[in-house]
Amino acid sequence: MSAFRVRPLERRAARGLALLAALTLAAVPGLAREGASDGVRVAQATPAPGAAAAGATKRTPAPKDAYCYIGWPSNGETLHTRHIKVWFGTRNFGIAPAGVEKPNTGHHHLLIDVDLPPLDQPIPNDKNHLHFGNGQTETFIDLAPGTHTLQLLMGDANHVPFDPPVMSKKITIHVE
Ligand SMILES: [Cu+2]
Repeated sequence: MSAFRVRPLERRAARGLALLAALTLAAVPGLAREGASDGVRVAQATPAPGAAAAGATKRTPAPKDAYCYIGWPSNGETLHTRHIKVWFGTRNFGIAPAGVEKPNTGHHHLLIDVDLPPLDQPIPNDKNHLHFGNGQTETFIDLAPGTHTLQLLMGDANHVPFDPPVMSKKITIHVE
C-alpha cells in the first residue's frame, strides 16, 4: 500500500545512512569543509571540560573598543604576486596562543573569500578560515589571480569569537 513497502530494503537503508551522514555534518559546523585542510595552522581544539559544562556557545567578553586591522595588504591593492604576505594588527587587545585563557587576549583567524562565520560557535578550520593558534601576527598565503577578500576575526582560547566580536574590516584585493 505504501510506496516505501515496495522499495528494496537495501536502498532504503542506503538512503537512511546518507541522511544520517548529512545530518551529522550539518550538526558540526566546519567539519563538512574540513577535507581541504591546506594551510591550517592548528587543529580545532576540543573545548575544555569547563567550557563544555558551560555550553559550547559561551562567548568571552571583550572591550567594545578592541579591534583588528590588516596592516598589509591595503584595501583595494593590486598585487603582482600570488604569494602574499599578510600582517595583522590589534588595538586595545592582546595576543595569546589558543588554549590560553587570559582576559582581553585571543588569537587571529584570517578569513579568505568568506563572510563572517556564526559568532557563537568555534571558527571553522579550513582553507577559508586559517587559525594562528601560536599567536602569529603575520603569514604568507597563496591566492589565485582574481579578486579576493580578507578579514581578521579574533578567537578566544576555544576559537570562539568574542562578544562583541574583535575583528577587522573586510578588505578586497586584486591578484594579478
Ligand atoms: Cu583558532
